[in-house]
Amino acid sequence: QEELMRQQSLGCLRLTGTGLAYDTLMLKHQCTCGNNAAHPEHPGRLQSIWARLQETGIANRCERIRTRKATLDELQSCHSEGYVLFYGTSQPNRSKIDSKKLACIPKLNFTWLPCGGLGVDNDTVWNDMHSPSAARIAAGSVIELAFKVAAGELKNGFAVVRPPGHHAETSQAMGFCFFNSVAVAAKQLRLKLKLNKILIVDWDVHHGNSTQKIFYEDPHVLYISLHRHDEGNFFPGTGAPDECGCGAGLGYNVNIAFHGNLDPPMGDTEYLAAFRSVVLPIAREFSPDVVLVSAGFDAAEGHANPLGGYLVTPACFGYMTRQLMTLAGGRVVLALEGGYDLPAICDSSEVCSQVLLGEEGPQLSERAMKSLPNDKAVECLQRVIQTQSEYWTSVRA
Ligand code: 6DK
Ligand code: ZN
Repeated sequence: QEELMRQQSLGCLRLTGTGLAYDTLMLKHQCTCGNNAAHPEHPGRLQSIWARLQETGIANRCERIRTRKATLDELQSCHSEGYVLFYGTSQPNRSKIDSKKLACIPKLNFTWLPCGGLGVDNDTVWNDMHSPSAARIAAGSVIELAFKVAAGELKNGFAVVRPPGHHAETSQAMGFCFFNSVAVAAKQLRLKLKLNKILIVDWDVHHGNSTQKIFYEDPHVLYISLHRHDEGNFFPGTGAPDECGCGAGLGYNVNIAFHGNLDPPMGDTEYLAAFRSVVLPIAREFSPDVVLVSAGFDAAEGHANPLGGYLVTPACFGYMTRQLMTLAGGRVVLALEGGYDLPAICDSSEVCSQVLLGEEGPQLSERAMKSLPNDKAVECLQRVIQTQSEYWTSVRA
């Protein structure tokens, strides 16, 4: 009885905090050309978000958690051994890796970029000294935060991390990503905390090809992505609505693939409709133990083509966060993915953090709440509903 009371009181104390993960070491991942303008995924993104969270006092109202590098072992739960050794080790130690172990990596050499820096490809810059630790700290931060929230030490949390992760395949870096931090955290929660049901919501404007692939046959991890698809003509091209998992994982992959080539662009109304008609019904039916969000802010107003072109407002990101907090006893962890317009990502991060803290935050506009989604979005949602109604009774018309 006494032990029970002790645990209950601990529970009350524990469930109060919003965790925040940030580490300046992640700023050191940057192109050696030194020209931020040439690379949208630059350190200023994280710096400005962090500055905003401090200026607003939000950082003080949150609990800063200790960051760490993800271990090679943890990273190997989602990536091949050779890949983890190669991208997880900085020079000069990388040169000493047994080349037999690297055989699985398709591209073993970095290329010189037009800007004068080094990269895996034109998008994905590489810093021989600092990129491995930055990418490992990004993943380690998400793991730490997810564990604290899943274990009930924190109510929820926000990992302000870079480089992003949702495009990084098992053995291929791409789209600014090296390690899929959110996927690794989900795997670790499965392996170490034995969680049965993990929901990953990905509202970055790009489809998380890697997250989809890693959990494609896994019924324990439900992946729901909202993204610009344009019939495969928007990066990375994957994420069609009929890709809905396979084997035991059939039905546990949900692609809300917007199309229409920005004619018209999607905005709050369309994201709200997607949440009401697909995301929330399926998520409730799944009834997750924890919710991880690949929280890119590049669907935000302020992102021009080719990096977005959509019109989602900070209030809408806050709304989506609040809705997800009704799941899993509020155990929600946001992890930054993309987002390149600094004012937009600062505003969006601020609002999402406010919501996590239980503060009011700005309200959605009357227009967003009352107007009907555009025809292209309706078409898209109908197609998703039709596909997913096979697996989820809650979305059946
Ligand atoms: N490259 C991401 O936001 C990454 O999903 C998006 C990667 C897009 C690659 C193609 C592209 C540009 C555009 C403009 C200038 C340089 C390169 F992983 C996340 F970060 F989350 O648009
Ligand atoms: Zn993106």
